[in-house]
Amino acid sequence: MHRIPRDHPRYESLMLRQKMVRGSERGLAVKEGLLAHGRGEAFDYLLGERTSSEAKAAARAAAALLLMAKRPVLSVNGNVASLVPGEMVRLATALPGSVIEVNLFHRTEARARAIAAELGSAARKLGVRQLLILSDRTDARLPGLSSDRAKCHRLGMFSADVVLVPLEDGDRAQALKRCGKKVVAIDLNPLSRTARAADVTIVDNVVRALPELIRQVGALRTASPRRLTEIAGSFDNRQNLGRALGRILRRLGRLSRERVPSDRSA
Ligand code: PTJ
Repeated sequence: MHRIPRDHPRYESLMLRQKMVRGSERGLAVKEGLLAHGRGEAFDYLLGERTSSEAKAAARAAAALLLMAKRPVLSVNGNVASLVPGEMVRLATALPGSVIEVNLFHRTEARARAIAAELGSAARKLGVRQLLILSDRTDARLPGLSSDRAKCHRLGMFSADVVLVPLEDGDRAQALKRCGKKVVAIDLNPLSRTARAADVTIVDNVVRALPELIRQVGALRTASPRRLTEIAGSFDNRQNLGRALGRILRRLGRLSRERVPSDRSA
């Protein structure tokens, strides 16, 4: 691995790239995942590479939905396993009755097992013993999906009432909605089909969104069911996505008026 100097102005972004490259070399992420990461980087760049107030509001509504769920399922793909395996485990332990399920677009059973092993090793490092991770040997299909993303588990996505889908293509989010499930998405692209199909979309980098979501779950852990219903019910995803787009527009407007546009992320 190439050493990135700590004082490099793009240190964090470059380190994330290295995580993705390592994830791909270790057979967790596919090459297409590297391209998807690049698209995410571009949106993150436009958003200013920080967690916005819209992302925080969405994370709060997402926490409320996940805490109210009877069968919450956290979906993991190759990019998520490369970037945030530990955070995924921490979120699962914070949500009673939750299950982690490996769900892949470019599915191979070997990669599903490798991702489960990565999550298992993150769980051991965190001292987590009781965690259900579903990966290979799927036993159900999500109706209305022709891709391999349809392959799922009866004990997981198939019977879930709320599903967290960080960073994915839009077809499954739409299929999950058609099955009557609530969908929470994490996606830097506020225009994506996933972002638009979900009930709650956190427009933020998954590396910042998950810690924020874990924090909000902790903060709402003792809230009454009535309070949780209020929080989830008062959230308007379309409006929040509009605000995220507005944030990008305002930022670009500001930069375009500067004589020599200077952006800290450039
Ligand atoms: O591991 P697999 O086989 O399931 O494949 C995973 C990928 C990511 C290749 C697959 O789901 C895919 O092709 O996704 P898309 O259609 O490229 O969508 C990925 C979305 O995630 C895009 O809207 C990106 O902007 C967004 N994104 C990329 N990186 C991040 C991100 N969102 C949040 N955090 C990121 N780090």
